[in-house]
Amino acid sequence: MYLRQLLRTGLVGNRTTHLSRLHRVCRVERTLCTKSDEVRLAEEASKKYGSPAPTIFSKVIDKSIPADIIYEDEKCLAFRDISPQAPVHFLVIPRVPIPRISEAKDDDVELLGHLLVVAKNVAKQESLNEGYRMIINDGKHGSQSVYHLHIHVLGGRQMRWPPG
Ligand code: DGP
Repeated sequence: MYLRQLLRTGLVGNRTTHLSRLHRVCRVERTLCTKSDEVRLAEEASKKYGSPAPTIFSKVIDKSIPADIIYEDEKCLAFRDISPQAPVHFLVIPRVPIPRISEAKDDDVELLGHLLVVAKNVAKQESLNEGYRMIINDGKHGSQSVYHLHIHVLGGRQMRWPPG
């Protein structure tokens, strides 16, 4: 739980103290990540993105609110959107709380690629064999409402173009 709080709050406070406690916590919380993964994630969040305000998706990640999670690994989760806009509508989010795509860094290339690969794999798992749409909303003009980077995957019906 301490680890999850750290990831939510972006390692605010004394980094050395946090990281030494983190090492201890990681011996216990090894569900999906190794100790070095968790340390890296916590450091990334604080160094690269400041201390982003926690969003509702932090609670999905730490499972303090329910969500229909259909995939998870050490880097990301996929879960069904609470307000689906298509017969299949799920979100893929990184565990690291990158607020928005425009704040991703060039060296996030591997993570961003991973999110796309997971999105297409889960689309296949969801039998979206006729195709689907992936969307990333960014900021005000992009109508982003939750400031934790996420890829929308919508399918199961014909999409239209241009989008609204
Ligand atoms: P966006 O507008 O791109 O920021 O989309 C945010 C999406 O997140 C929106 O389609 C609804 C979804 N959402 C918001 N809160 C929750 C939640 O608590 N659970 C789930 N499963 N989805 C949520």
